[in-house]
Amino acid sequence: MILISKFVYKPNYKKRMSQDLFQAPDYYQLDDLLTEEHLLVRDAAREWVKREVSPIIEEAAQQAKFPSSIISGLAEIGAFGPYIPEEYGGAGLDQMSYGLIMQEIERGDSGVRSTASVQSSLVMYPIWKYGNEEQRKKYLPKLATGELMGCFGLTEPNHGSNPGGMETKIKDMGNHYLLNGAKMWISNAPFADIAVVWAKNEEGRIKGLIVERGMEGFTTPETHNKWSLRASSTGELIFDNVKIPKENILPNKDGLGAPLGCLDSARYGIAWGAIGAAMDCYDTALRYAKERIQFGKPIAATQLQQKKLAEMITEITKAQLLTWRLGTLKNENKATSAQISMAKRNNVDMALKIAREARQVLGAMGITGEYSIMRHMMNLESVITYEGTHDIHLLITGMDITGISAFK
Ligand code: TGC
Ligand code: FAD
Repeated sequence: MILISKFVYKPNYKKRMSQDLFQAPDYYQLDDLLTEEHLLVRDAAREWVKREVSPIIEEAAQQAKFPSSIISGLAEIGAFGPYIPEEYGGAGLDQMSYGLIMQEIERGDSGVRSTASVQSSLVMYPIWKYGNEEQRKKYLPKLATGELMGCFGLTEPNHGSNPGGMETKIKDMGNHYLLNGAKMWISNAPFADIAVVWAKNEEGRIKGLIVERGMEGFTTPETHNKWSLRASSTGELIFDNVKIPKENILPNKDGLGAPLGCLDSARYGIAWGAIGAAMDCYDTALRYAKERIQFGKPIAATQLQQKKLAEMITEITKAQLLTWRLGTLKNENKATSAQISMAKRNNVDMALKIAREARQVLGAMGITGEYSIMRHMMNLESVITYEGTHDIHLLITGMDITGISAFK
């Protein structure tokens, strides 16, 4: 018995769950391309994830509970409105810093990054860009501290990839609008204080409006039984004759281009975030492969496992370079929607493939919650679908290079 147990691989579960041993790969010395401020912002987010997210995230995902205790920490590292000007409570950072924060948060969990993406790019961004000064002052500072949490309602039961067909409607009643319809698959909906909602007016023009929890006829039932993004709360937005004060309409942009403009910002953050998830899977697989002995030697000494690990770091490095360049274009206000689509599509696909390969490197241990890989893999199944599916982003590239829309 003693002899057997000496040779049995005994994972130290407690040690693994409490210790986050992550070491970020930087194969092409990309840190040299970042400024001191980028590195400071990135390292602060990295440390916070190690300290506050890693110890609790597995349990939250297992229990399918959004860990609301992390909201104040997300605000402190500047994850709510990284690029929103400081006068509105944002962190006033550049687009590279925004991306690096998303990378580090998704290294911890895609669901936590979802919460930050929605708050920043889908709630704060439209209020900042399309709202008036009163709306900016009323909502942005509280959204930046997490005192108010928001969600973004575009997708409907009958209109996912094709949001232009939406059925949710507003009717002008003179001194207010009447809102009717339903949105589904909405991140943060079950606990959000406000929702930025997209609805058609009587002329069929898409308008953005701010719906507040507590308005009569507005409910947010939670969506259960997800196998993916379990630490993120998802729900529906139901509007049954909700009275919307006229001052809650976003006045400065309408049409489908308004919500799609928000998606550009969120998709850019996801392109960075996916690299974080991939880095965590690679780092875990590399460490495990060096420690795990089979046939008298570490599995990292076998050609097959080296091939997997070598291909992973190659793909991560290519994605890092693509995304760094996208960040510089974003900072210069030159990044196109199609370039953002390409990066979102490439990086999420890359991360999902790496998660699947890394899971296999860990053998049976890879299916347990003692390691983050399976959670990342399941999360990425949502990330490859939301903010435009893998197919839709390919067709956006197709449209950009041919000048012909495959959607019409
Ligand atoms: P189309 O005729 O091509 O365009 C309509 C108008 O929009 C403009 N436009 C954009 N503007 C800004 N940014 C973009 N990315 C834009 N793409 C298009 C366009 O110029 C036009 O403007 P105008 O002035 O000429 O009217 O529209 P279409 O109906 O053919 O659809 C195009 C398509 C399929 C690419 C678009 O509908 C699309 O991207 N569909 C995917 C839907 C999607 O991504 N939904 C995401 C929902 S939110 C979400 O998933 C949040 S998850 C958050 C989390 O938890 O992290
Ligand atoms: P569909 O549009 O029905 O697509 C089904 C399949 O058909 C896909 O494979 C798609 O690629 C393919 N397809 C569709 N059209 C074409 C075409 N023209 N050519 C070729 N193939 C096509 N939405 C929000 O508004 N706010 C949120 O906060 C939000 N959070 C989400 C959180 C989670 C966890 C998930 C899973 C989704 C979330 N979404 C949110 C919704 C998400 O954006 C949609 O699921 C996504 O846009 C796809 O829509 P759909 O699921 O209706 O798929």
